[in-house]
Amino acid sequence: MRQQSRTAEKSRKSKETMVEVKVNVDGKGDYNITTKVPFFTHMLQMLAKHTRIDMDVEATGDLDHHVIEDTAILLGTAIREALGDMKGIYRFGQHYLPMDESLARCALDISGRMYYVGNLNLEGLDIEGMKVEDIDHFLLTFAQNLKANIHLEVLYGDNDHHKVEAALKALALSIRMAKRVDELADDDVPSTKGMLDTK
Ligand SMILES: [Mn+2]
Repeated sequence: MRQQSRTAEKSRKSKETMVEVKVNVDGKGDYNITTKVPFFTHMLQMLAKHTRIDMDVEATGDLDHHVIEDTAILLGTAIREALGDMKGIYRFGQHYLPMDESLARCALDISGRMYYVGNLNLEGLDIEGMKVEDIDHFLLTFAQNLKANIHLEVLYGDNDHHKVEAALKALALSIRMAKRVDELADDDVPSTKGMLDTK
């Protein structure tokens, strides 16, 4: 049914950051990611690998918070634009994901409407030098720009690194489910309204 790969490119240059993002939603999860925040780079690599979305991300800038925020804006926007009119996709995704002693759960709807409910139950203030508040801010800003309802929770766990890994992988596998082309849907928009707000 769908021949053309769903791809998009976004770039942004400001006094604070320089960010370039390229995505192929119909990729294999290959990635080429460079950011100034090592744990953030690790998070984006997991997102690429487990969504099976090919991602090229190059992000530099003055402050970690600015780089993380602007990357979330561009990555969310690029994936949404690559999904286009969203005809024939599953739209919904959900996944439980264990990471050793940690268990996370995600449920999402790429509906064109943004809503983020997140609770990662993190104990520390930072993980490997990345502020925990910036992890939450990344997820909120990503949901805003993907225009999706994302409910993401770490149910329990001891190690903050494990909890974030479990949460990112649960999110990634839920996006992988939602982006899939639904063989039963033909080219139908998965909404009784006959349209999804993709703009
Ligand atoms: Mn790790």
